[in-house]
Amino acid sequence: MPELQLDGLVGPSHNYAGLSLGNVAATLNAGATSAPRKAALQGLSKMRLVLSLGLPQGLLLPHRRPNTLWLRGLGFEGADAEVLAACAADDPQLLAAASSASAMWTANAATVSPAADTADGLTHLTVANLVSMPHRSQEWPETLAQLRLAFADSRHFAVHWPVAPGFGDEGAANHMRFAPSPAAEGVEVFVYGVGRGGAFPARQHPRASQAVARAHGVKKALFVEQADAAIQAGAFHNDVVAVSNGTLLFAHEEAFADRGATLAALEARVPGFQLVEASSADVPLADAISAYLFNAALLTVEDGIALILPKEAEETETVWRWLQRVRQDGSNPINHLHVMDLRESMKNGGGPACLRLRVPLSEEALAAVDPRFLLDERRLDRLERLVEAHWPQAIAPADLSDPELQAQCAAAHRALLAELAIRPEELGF
Ligand code: SUG
Repeated sequence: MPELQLDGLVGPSHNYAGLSLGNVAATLNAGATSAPRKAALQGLSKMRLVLSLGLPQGLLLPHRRPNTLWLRGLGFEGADAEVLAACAADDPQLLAAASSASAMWTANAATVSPAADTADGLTHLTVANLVSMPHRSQEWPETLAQLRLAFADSRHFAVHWPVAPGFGDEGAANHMRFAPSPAAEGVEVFVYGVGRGGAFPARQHPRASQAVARAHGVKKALFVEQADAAIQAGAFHNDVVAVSNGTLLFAHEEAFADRGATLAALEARVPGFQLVEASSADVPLADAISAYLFNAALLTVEDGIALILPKEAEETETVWRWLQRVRQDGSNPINHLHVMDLRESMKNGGGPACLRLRVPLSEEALAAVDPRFLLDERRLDRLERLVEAHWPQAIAPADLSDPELQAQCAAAHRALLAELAIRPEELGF
């Protein structure tokens, strides 16, 4: 049973506006000049690597930005050009939010429960509402439209509306699954945060986690609180400090509010549970977070587990030393480390695992996915050429109000839809 990786193609308006409170990398890089073309090419290289490892790889599309529809809901009127000019004059930070390419982090697109885990035997996907951050709260309508198109076959899939907006839901970034094989019934772990008065917000509400588990009919669900100390250190999503694959938990010892109870529950409920955990003595939490060690994309390959890591992991001494030990230690299945330059995404706080949504599927269900969302080498070649031709090379904060840049982003988006043979009406445009 293959696990489809759906990566977000980085959009042409990718920029650094420091919009996410609690996301240390994004805050540190606020105001820097971005390189959208390079960012998209870095993402495509990662997709190519996953394909070469023998896994099915697909993509979700960047959303239309700047989002004039959203700005209309904020009181701007007139033709698109007037809306954008008025917003640039009144509230440049709001224009930056309307221009964010944050849909690239598809680990926040939805939560996925594979067919083996659900009461009705369908693969369930709930689109994340992302209400904690205004610039991300505009993503769900386009995400819903894309997922409804990609997973239209109701014999296999159920795509749900987002959780009601009172309760923040950030999707698969706060969800882990433990199962001996993708086809076997799994234990789904929903990790939530609770605000305890710190400077940084908890973005996943426990009620949102419960709502998703309920809507999906998850047979074996476990709800675990993230450590507030980890949130306050910059782990705004659980997948910055913990990730699972198969029966393995790969995590930092400071990830969960109650480490002992969490591990005991996993031991009790996951047959063959395995733990690869970094102690704070070996890898200080701050190093784990700045290097995005636990945001590695863990992939099952023929002879074990491969990790796709960002370059920052190789460059952080404590992290790299610990990883060598993990790889050499024969008692765990991790035996391949692939290091990739994903700096453009990393500078906004998005690592390898943030860039992909995992969808474990039977061969039959995979064949039912709309093929326009799936990749092969040839389509990757064509997408690279498209990005080279249409994506801007650089965006400085002041450029966001430039009508020429806005027109270039719109043209790039149209060219992408044409390349994938997706008609705008199919996405409700
Ligand atoms: O929501 N960054 C994203 C990064 C998301 C990473 N995803 C996972 N951990 N799964 C966020 O904080 C920054 C955009 C800006 O500031 O312009 C941003 O939205």
